[in-house]
Amino acid sequence: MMNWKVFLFAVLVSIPFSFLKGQDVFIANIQDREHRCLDGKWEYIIDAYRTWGMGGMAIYKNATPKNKTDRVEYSFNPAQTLWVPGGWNVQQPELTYYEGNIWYRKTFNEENISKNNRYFIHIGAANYKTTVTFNGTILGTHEGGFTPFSFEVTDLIQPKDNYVIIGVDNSRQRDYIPAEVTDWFNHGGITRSVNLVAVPSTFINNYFIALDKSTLHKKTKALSGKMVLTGDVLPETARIIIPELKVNQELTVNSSSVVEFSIDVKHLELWSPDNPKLYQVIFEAGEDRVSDEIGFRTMETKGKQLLLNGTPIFLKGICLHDENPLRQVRANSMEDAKLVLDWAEELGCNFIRLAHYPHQENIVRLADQRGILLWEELPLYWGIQWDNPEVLTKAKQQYSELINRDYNRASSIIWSIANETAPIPARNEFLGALADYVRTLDDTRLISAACKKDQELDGHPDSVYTYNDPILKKLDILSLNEYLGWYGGLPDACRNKSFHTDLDMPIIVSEFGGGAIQGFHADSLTRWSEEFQAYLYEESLAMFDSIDGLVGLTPWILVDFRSPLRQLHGVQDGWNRKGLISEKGYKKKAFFTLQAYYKSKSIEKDK
Ligand code: GCB
Repeated sequence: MMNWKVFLFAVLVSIPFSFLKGQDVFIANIQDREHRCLDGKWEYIIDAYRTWGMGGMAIYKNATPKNKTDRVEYSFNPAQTLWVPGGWNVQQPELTYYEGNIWYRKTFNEENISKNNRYFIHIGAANYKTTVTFNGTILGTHEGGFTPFSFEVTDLIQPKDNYVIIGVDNSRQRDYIPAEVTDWFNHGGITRSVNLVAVPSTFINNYFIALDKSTLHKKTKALSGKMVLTGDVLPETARIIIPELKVNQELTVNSSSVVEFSIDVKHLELWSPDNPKLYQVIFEAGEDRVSDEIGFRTMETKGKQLLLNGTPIFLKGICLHDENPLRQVRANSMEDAKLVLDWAEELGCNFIRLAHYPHQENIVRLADQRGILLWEELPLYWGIQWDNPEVLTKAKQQYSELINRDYNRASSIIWSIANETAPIPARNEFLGALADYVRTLDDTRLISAACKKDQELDGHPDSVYTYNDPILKKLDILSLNEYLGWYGGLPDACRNKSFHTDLDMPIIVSEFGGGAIQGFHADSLTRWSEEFQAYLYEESLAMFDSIDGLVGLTPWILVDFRSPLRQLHGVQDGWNRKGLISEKGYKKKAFFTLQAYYKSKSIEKDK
């Protein structure tokens, strides 16, 4: 039993926990850096009451009893193991619904440490609050379950017996993003890869390059952006090389670590779904060199139109969660990304809504290669504390990490800043500030939010849904979630509804749909049958097709996904059944209904 002295000690030692610094520096494009992958089996210790990790026993010190009288009430040697990357819930039956803290440990040798290098522990994502320690030193904490971060270990790394101990806490809290309730599974733990990254003492931590919109219609176009350097001694010059465009340009660094540039290019092939052209772009500064594959395009709106490279486009989309249903895990590999993109392509999609949080980087890179457009978002979802300024700071931090990661991905065209949030003043202010912030970081994408219709008693006839959410003034696209026919009414209710807004902007239907058990067949009015879902799709598609300014759809959702909210025995059993494909990979009837609709859209376009 813990006595009060031990308890007090635990509390005191854990006080600095909340004041620990955040990540050291954002490092982009790990795959192209010198890195050592630390994925695989990690030992773990459960710290359910959050007492032993930092205070009390100080698990991060990695102690082992030296004498037979020593009392060390934890052990990584031996300990059970968890696979990284991966959520813990699906790895041990007793962890299925565990929400709390777990300490992970990995040991490794690094014989070839170079004095000229700096070393970082880079974590692709860990859900939700993460404390990183290395060789017994606490490096800091990171909040947010879906974006990458890194901590420097240059002064701590040794040739032998390094240990990185990481505490991850997936408990749900009111002032977190997401907050306490979501309609998806709370996969806890280190869900994406961990790497030890080596970079020169001054290095390019990130780079941002995009086609300058104002040159879209010119013969000579401009690629502009910046390189961001980290290090005490800056080089005098840096360089950008794009071999295929015959670009090899020296840039003057001056005294700033941000090196801006604008480069004229001739014969640039634009990136688009029909021609997902990527160029090798090499950035050099001092000893450092990073190479990436980057596409160039513009994305704008004109009245009710959506223009990709100046040409109107219709987004044939689908929503997706970041899970591999067949492995029943959080997605974390190129194979996982291929599985779902293959299905989306078979459906006829040129667009995917990556709901409701940043997905793994692999899928964004694969979408770049395949020419699939993406909508990305943060989990600013139900129950957010809009009036808490700290939550706004967290939202900005998560957005800046996501933009740092994906700015250079041509496929990613929309930042969505919220999903189904009621337009109260505190929320309007919060999201307005966030929209302004996102625009300052990135003007190469459009901003939207999945909105709800106005209250029905707003003076319009019953058959019209109206949209006048004040946040729309800050957005480029009106996106709406509408479940008529599933939550309220039967599918034929869609015949009497139309949509109206006074705003001159493009519209995306960002969600609609209904549940079905794959393999259950009945008449089209029987809930949970494949026939009901297909009928709902037919009626919904006809209704949405009549929207003036409709530029795309992302029905809810490609695949059934895990959700603790969905417990109807024999039907849901922990799965949201609105997928067009079951968790076993079998297609439902509605998959083919949507496929036929998208085919007809392509034929319309070719006429
Ligand atoms: C929604 C939410 C989504 C849910 C979906 C549903 O409006 O945005 O996260 O999963 O409805 O299935 O009810």
